Amino acid sequence: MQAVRKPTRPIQLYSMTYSGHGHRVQLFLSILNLPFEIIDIDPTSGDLRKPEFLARNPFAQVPVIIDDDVVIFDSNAILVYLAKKYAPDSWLPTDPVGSATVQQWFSLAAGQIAFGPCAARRLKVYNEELVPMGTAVGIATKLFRVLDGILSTTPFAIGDHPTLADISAYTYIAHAPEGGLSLEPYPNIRNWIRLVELLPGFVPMPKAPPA
Ligand SMILES: N[C@@H](CCC(=O)N[C@@H](CS)C(=O)NCC(=O)O)C(=O)O
Repeated sequence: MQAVRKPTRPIQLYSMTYSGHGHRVQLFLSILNLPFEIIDIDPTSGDLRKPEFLARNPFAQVPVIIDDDVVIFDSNAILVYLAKKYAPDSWLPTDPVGSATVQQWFSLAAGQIAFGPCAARRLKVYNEELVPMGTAVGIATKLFRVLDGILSTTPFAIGDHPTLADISAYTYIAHAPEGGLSLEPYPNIRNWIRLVELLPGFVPMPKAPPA
Protein backbone atom coordinates (compact mmCIF):
# COMPACT_ATOMS: atom_id res chain seq x y z
CA MET A 1 0.00 0.00 0.00
CA GLN A 2 1.65 3.24 -1.10
CA ALA A 3 1.34 6.32 1.08
CA VAL A 4 -0.08 9.39 -0.70
CA ARG A 5 2.93 11.39 0.51
CA LYS A 6 6.12 10.72 2.47
CA PRO A 7 7.67 12.46 5.47
CA THR A 8 10.83 14.43 4.79
CA ARG A 9 12.72 12.35 7.36
CA PRO A 10 11.94 9.10 9.18
CA ILE A 11 9.14 9.28 11.72
CA GLN A 12 10.36 8.38 15.20
CA LEU A 13 8.21 5.89 17.08
CA TYR A 14 8.76 5.51 20.81
CA SER A 15 7.52 2.07 21.72
CA MET A 16 8.25 -1.13 23.65
CA THR A 17 8.92 -4.49 22.05
CA TYR A 18 5.84 -6.17 23.53
CA SER A 19 3.46 -3.21 23.57
CA GLY A 20 0.35 -3.92 21.52
CA HIS A 21 -0.47 -0.21 21.56
CA GLY A 22 2.95 0.51 20.07
CA HIS A 23 2.63 -2.37 17.64
CA ARG A 24 -0.59 -1.04 16.12
CA VAL A 25 1.29 2.14 15.15
CA GLN A 26 4.27 0.18 13.82
CA LEU A 27 1.88 -1.99 11.80
CA PHE A 28 0.24 0.99 10.12
CA LEU A 29 3.58 2.71 9.40
CA SER A 30 4.81 -0.51 7.85
CA ILE A 31 1.64 -1.07 5.78
CA LEU A 32 1.95 2.48 4.44
CA ASN A 33 5.62 1.82 3.71
CA LEU A 34 6.61 5.06 5.46
CA PRO A 35 10.19 5.59 6.65
CA PHE A 36 10.34 5.25 10.44
CA GLU A 37 12.67 4.31 13.25
CA ILE A 38 11.68 2.70 16.52
CA ILE A 39 13.10 3.96 19.78
CA ASP A 40 12.61 0.93 21.96
CA ILE A 41 12.09 1.87 25.61
CA ASP A 42 12.98 -0.53 28.37
CA PRO A 43 9.97 -0.40 30.73
CA THR A 44 12.24 -0.93 33.74
CA SER A 45 14.63 1.91 32.83
CA GLY A 46 12.57 4.79 34.23
CA ASP A 47 12.93 6.62 30.90
CA LEU A 48 9.17 7.19 30.64
CA ARG A 49 9.31 9.36 33.77
CA LYS A 50 12.19 11.54 32.60
CA PRO A 51 11.33 15.18 31.79
CA GLU A 52 12.23 14.78 28.08
CA PHE A 53 9.71 11.98 27.69
CA LEU A 54 7.03 13.60 29.88
CA ALA A 55 7.25 16.66 27.63
CA ARG A 56 6.17 14.36 24.79
CA ASN A 57 3.55 12.41 26.72
CA PRO A 58 2.66 13.67 30.20
CA PHE A 59 0.90 10.32 30.80
CA ALA A 60 4.31 8.60 30.64
CA GLN A 61 3.24 5.94 28.16
CA VAL A 62 4.23 4.68 24.75
CA PRO A 63 3.49 4.95 21.88
CA VAL A 64 4.56 8.46 20.91
CA ILE A 65 5.57 9.61 17.46
CA ILE A 66 7.67 12.54 16.36
CA ASP A 67 7.16 13.64 12.77
CA ASP A 68 9.32 16.71 12.12
CA ASP A 69 7.99 19.23 14.64
CA VAL A 70 4.79 17.30 15.40
CA VAL A 71 4.58 15.13 18.53
CA ILE A 72 1.55 12.88 19.05
CA PHE A 73 0.81 10.42 21.85
CA ASP A 74 -1.96 7.81 22.16
CA SER A 75 -2.08 4.98 19.65
CA ASN A 76 -5.49 5.72 18.15
CA ALA A 77 -4.73 9.44 17.87
CA ILE A 78 -1.47 8.56 16.11
CA LEU A 79 -3.34 6.30 13.66
CA VAL A 80 -5.70 9.17 12.83
CA TYR A 81 -2.80 11.57 12.33
CA LEU A 82 -0.97 9.16 10.03
CA ALA A 83 -4.11 8.35 8.04
CA LYS A 84 -5.03 12.02 7.55
CA LYS A 85 -1.51 12.99 6.60
CA TYR A 86 -0.16 10.05 4.64
CA ALA A 87 -2.77 7.40 3.79
CA PRO A 88 -5.30 6.97 1.02
CA ASP A 89 -8.79 8.02 2.21
CA SER A 90 -10.04 4.45 2.44
CA TRP A 91 -8.21 3.92 5.76
CA LEU A 92 -10.31 6.53 7.58
CA PRO A 93 -13.74 6.72 5.98
CA THR A 94 -15.34 10.17 5.97
CA ASP A 95 -18.95 9.14 5.35
CA PRO A 96 -21.15 9.33 8.48
CA VAL A 97 -21.59 5.58 9.00
CA GLY A 98 -17.98 4.70 8.16
CA SER A 99 -16.61 7.39 10.51
CA ALA A 100 -18.92 6.27 13.29
CA THR A 101 -17.94 2.63 12.83
CA VAL A 102 -14.21 3.42 13.07
CA GLN A 103 -14.97 5.37 16.25
CA GLN A 104 -16.87 2.37 17.65
CA TRP A 105 -13.80 0.19 17.12
CA PHE A 106 -11.52 2.84 18.66
CA SER A 107 -13.80 2.78 21.69
CA LEU A 108 -13.48 -1.01 21.82
CA ALA A 109 -9.69 -0.70 21.55
CA ALA A 110 -9.53 1.73 24.49
CA GLY A 111 -12.29 -0.08 26.41
CA GLN A 112 -13.12 -3.76 26.13
CA ILE A 113 -9.88 -4.70 24.30
CA ALA A 114 -7.68 -2.82 26.81
CA PHE A 115 -9.50 -4.23 29.85
CA GLY A 116 -10.17 -7.66 28.33
CA PRO A 117 -7.45 -9.42 26.28
CA CYS A 118 -4.79 -6.75 26.88
CA ALA A 119 -5.33 -6.83 30.66
CA ALA A 120 -5.35 -10.66 30.78
CA ARG A 121 -2.03 -10.82 28.89
CA ARG A 122 -0.50 -8.13 31.06
CA LEU A 123 -1.46 -9.97 34.22
CA LYS A 124 -0.46 -13.45 33.00
CA VAL A 125 2.85 -12.46 31.37
CA TYR A 126 3.97 -9.45 33.44
CA ASN A 127 2.02 -9.87 36.67
CA GLU A 128 0.69 -6.32 36.29
CA GLU A 129 -2.94 -5.95 37.27
CA LEU A 130 -5.08 -3.49 35.32
CA VAL A 131 -8.18 -5.39 36.49
CA PRO A 132 -8.53 -8.79 38.24
CA MET A 133 -8.18 -11.80 35.92
CA GLY A 134 -11.84 -12.81 36.33
CA THR A 135 -12.96 -9.35 35.20
CA ALA A 136 -10.60 -9.38 32.20
CA VAL A 137 -11.79 -12.85 31.15
CA GLY A 138 -15.45 -11.80 31.47
CA ILE A 139 -14.91 -8.66 29.38
CA ALA A 140 -12.90 -10.56 26.74
CA THR A 141 -15.43 -13.39 26.47
CA LYS A 142 -18.33 -11.03 25.82
CA LEU A 143 -16.19 -8.98 23.40
CA PHE A 144 -15.12 -12.05 21.41
CA ARG A 145 -18.70 -13.36 21.17
CA VAL A 146 -19.94 -10.01 19.83
CA LEU A 147 -17.02 -9.49 17.46
CA ASP A 148 -17.30 -13.03 16.11
CA GLY A 149 -20.92 -12.26 15.26
CA ILE A 150 -20.03 -8.95 13.57
CA LEU A 151 -17.20 -10.59 11.62
CA SER A 152 -19.55 -13.30 10.37
CA THR A 153 -21.19 -10.60 8.25
CA THR A 154 -18.15 -8.64 7.05
CA PRO A 155 -14.54 -9.73 6.39
CA PHE A 156 -13.00 -6.55 7.83
CA ALA A 157 -14.54 -4.23 10.40
CA ILE A 158 -16.05 -2.19 7.58
CA GLY A 159 -16.77 -4.20 4.48
CA ASP A 160 -14.17 -5.78 2.27
CA HIS A 161 -11.27 -3.35 2.76
CA PRO A 162 -9.14 -2.67 5.83
CA THR A 163 -9.50 0.54 7.85
CA LEU A 164 -8.03 1.95 11.04
CA ALA A 165 -10.70 -0.02 12.90
CA ASP A 166 -8.88 -3.25 12.00
CA ILE A 167 -5.41 -1.85 12.76
CA SER A 168 -6.51 -0.55 16.15
CA ALA A 169 -8.16 -3.81 17.22
CA TYR A 170 -5.81 -6.41 15.73
CA THR A 171 -2.80 -6.77 18.04
CA TYR A 172 -4.29 -7.47 21.45
CA ILE A 173 -6.93 -9.78 19.98
CA ALA A 174 -4.36 -11.75 17.96
CA HIS A 175 -2.18 -12.07 21.08
CA ALA A 176 -5.07 -12.99 23.39
CA PRO A 177 -3.81 -16.61 23.79
CA GLU A 178 -0.72 -15.21 25.60
CA GLY A 179 -3.15 -14.08 28.28
CA GLY A 180 -4.68 -17.54 28.46
CA LEU A 181 -7.68 -16.69 26.24
CA SER A 182 -8.36 -19.17 23.48
CA LEU A 183 -9.58 -17.94 20.10
CA GLU A 184 -10.60 -21.47 19.04
CA PRO A 185 -14.33 -20.87 19.61
CA TYR A 186 -14.29 -17.80 17.32
CA PRO A 187 -13.74 -18.82 13.67
CA ASN A 188 -14.71 -15.41 12.27
CA ILE A 189 -12.24 -13.61 14.50
CA ARG A 190 -9.54 -16.09 13.45
CA ASN A 191 -10.36 -15.49 9.79
CA TRP A 192 -10.19 -11.71 10.31
CA ILE A 193 -6.77 -12.07 12.02
CA ARG A 194 -5.58 -14.06 9.00
CA LEU A 195 -6.81 -11.33 6.63
CA VAL A 196 -4.97 -8.61 8.58
CA GLU A 197 -1.82 -10.75 8.59
CA LEU A 198 -2.07 -11.09 4.79
CA LEU A 199 -2.00 -7.32 4.25
CA PRO A 200 1.11 -6.19 2.32
CA GLY A 201 3.57 -4.68 4.79
CA PHE A 202 2.19 -6.65 7.76
CA VAL A 203 4.70 -6.99 10.60
CA PRO A 204 4.04 -9.22 13.61
CA MET A 205 4.55 -8.28 17.22
CA PRO A 206 6.91 -10.82 18.82
CA LYS A 207 5.26 -13.34 21.11
CA ALA A 208 5.74 -12.31 24.73
CA PRO A 209 8.35 -14.41 26.55
CA PRO A 210 6.81 -16.97 28.91
CA ALA A 211 6.03 -15.67 32.39
N1 LIG B 1 -4.30 4.85 25.65
C1 LIG B 1 -2.91 4.64 25.40
C2 LIG B 1 -2.43 3.44 26.23
C3 LIG B 1 -0.93 3.22 26.06
C4 LIG B 1 -0.37 2.21 27.04
O1 LIG B 1 -1.08 1.59 27.85
N2 LIG B 1 0.95 2.06 26.98
C5 LIG B 1 1.64 1.15 27.86
C6 LIG B 1 2.41 0.09 27.06
S1 LIG B 1 1.28 -0.98 26.24
C7 LIG B 1 2.71 1.91 28.63
O2 LIG B 1 3.36 2.79 28.10
N3 LIG B 1 2.90 1.54 29.89
C8 LIG B 1 3.95 2.08 30.67
C9 LIG B 1 3.48 2.46 32.00
O3 LIG B 1 2.26 2.55 32.18
O4 LIG B 1 4.33 2.68 32.86
C10 LIG B 1 -2.67 4.41 23.91
O5 LIG B 1 -3.60 3.98 23.21
O6 LIG B 1 -1.58 4.74 23.41
